[in-house]
Amino acid sequence: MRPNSHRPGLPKPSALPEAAQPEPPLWDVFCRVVDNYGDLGMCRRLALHLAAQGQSVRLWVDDAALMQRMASEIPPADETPARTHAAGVRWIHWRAEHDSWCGHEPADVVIEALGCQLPQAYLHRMRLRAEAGTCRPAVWINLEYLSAQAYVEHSHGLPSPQASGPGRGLAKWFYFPGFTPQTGGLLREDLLLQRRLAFDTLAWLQVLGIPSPAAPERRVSIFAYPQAPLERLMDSLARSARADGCPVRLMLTQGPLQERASRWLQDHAWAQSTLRTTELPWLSSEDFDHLLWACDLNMVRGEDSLVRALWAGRPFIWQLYPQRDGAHAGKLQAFWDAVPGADGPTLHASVMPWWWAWNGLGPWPGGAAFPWSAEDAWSQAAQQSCARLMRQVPLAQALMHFVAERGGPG
Ligand code: TRH
Repeated sequence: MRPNSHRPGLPKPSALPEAAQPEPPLWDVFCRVVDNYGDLGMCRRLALHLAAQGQSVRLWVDDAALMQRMASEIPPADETPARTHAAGVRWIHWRAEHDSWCGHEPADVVIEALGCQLPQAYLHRMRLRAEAGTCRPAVWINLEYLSAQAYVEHSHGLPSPQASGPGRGLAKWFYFPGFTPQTGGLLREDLLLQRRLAFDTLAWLQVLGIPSPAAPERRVSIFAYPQAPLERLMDSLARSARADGCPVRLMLTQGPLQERASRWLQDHAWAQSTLRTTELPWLSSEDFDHLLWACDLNMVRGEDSLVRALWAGRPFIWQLYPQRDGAHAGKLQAFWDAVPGADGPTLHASVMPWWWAWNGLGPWPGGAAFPWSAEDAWSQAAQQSCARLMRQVPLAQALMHFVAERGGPG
């Protein structure tokens, strides 16, 4: 909506105080939590990043408990349909009844994240608004999953005209996040690098109650799906630590892997002097970043923590959400080819087999020492990838530009 333009059902602009600022464009971001944390992790970031760019955002989330856990800083929107928003984010509890009744006027930009299917009644109102022609139609975006596969560049920005259903006649646009300028970019907030450079690892570890190690140790964060071969990794890390004399501390994020790690250590007394564990509570998203910045190696899973691991500029191994048809293998290969292979053959020979094995897509390199010998090259490659990707326009800004080009608020 253009600044100060009038919407039916709203107070006329003349009713606003003389010096009132123009209303910022309104965005609706729809997020359905299917599984795990990634859907909300990504939508929350997007909403906050848009708000930081002066936009007004309503974040529709169907899982109130997860919202409380992951995004308690975002206040609820009041349920009145009127729009009285300043820049910032509010959340709306998206419920089944929104399919049949929706009191909220559609926003200027509507984000349907990760194929979540907009509520029918809302879609109906979007169509009525477009047909009435009194103000410009909402720009409707289908925000897709992150992947480095070739189809992303080909499909990014394509229109998807709706031929049937309550949204018939409307256009939806495909928006694909990605790792090249031909894609929609990656979620990155302002000042991220500055925050990371100012981070004090030892002070943060102290807050967690982890004493500064008397002798050097390596820290490895673990955020992984239950299929991860954790015990094999522990065995390899403990053996390598015994061989090179540098103990390892596993920083285990909240979840069932903590118990598995502790059981394995109890059963393998020989490993206890070289392998230690810290069981972490659920971390705020800021502290999740701190964890990644404080570790020498990060084992991450899903797409949102993958991006945070990239921004950490540290060596990492990515576990993909496993798909029954094995589609994750192609996705892993595409990512490896596009991003971490900055150092070419060194990492290819030493590190890549561990990525494949961690994903159950290759044999466990059990006979080999964990590739700490490639640590320097690995770190360098991580820093190079981070620096290169930071030159891309961040997703929220790229999306605003994309929307403006398609007739939305600029
Ligand atoms: O939770 P995930 O496994 O989500 C995944 C992906 O979204 C994937 O696309 C989807 O298909 C699958 O679920 C069903 O991993 P992801 O994407 O890394 O999201 C995790 C988020 O949780 C990330 O924002 C970091 C955050 N997090 C915290 O904030 N604190 C914590 O303590 C932990 C462990 C995670």
